[in-house]
Amino acid sequence: MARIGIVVAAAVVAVVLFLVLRGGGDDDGGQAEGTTAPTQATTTDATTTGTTGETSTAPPPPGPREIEINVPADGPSGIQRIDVQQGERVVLVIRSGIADHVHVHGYDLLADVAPGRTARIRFEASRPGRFEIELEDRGQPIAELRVQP
Ligand SMILES: [Cu+2]
Repeated sequence: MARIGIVVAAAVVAVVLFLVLRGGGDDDGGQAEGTTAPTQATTTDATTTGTTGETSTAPPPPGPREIEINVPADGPSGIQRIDVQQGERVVLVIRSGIADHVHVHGYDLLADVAPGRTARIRFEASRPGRFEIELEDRGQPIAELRVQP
């Protein structure tokens, strides 16, 4: 009985030691960026952080910015202001309770809209200025696109 107790105790100690050392190892890995000594022990970690560093050095190009325009079935309640930077890639995500065509002036882009469906207009805001976005058939403005140079 006593022996089993010792064996169990030894096993518990081993597990605790393992966890502690493992935890300590992770900490060393974190500190390895500052101190050069444990680089060999944490080759894998160093490689991983190196890759991450490269990724952050050259950030991936940001995806197009999604801008939502919602037109209620009883008509637009106002003119939505949309501010973007010149060169920014934009996706207008348009939901309309009215069947019509959405027209982005200046860029001369058109999309059909209808209740229950989502229209998307993708473009790069290459031209600076202020451009009206309207429900083409109604001739009713729903938004103003402002492209800052
Ligand atoms: Cu128009």
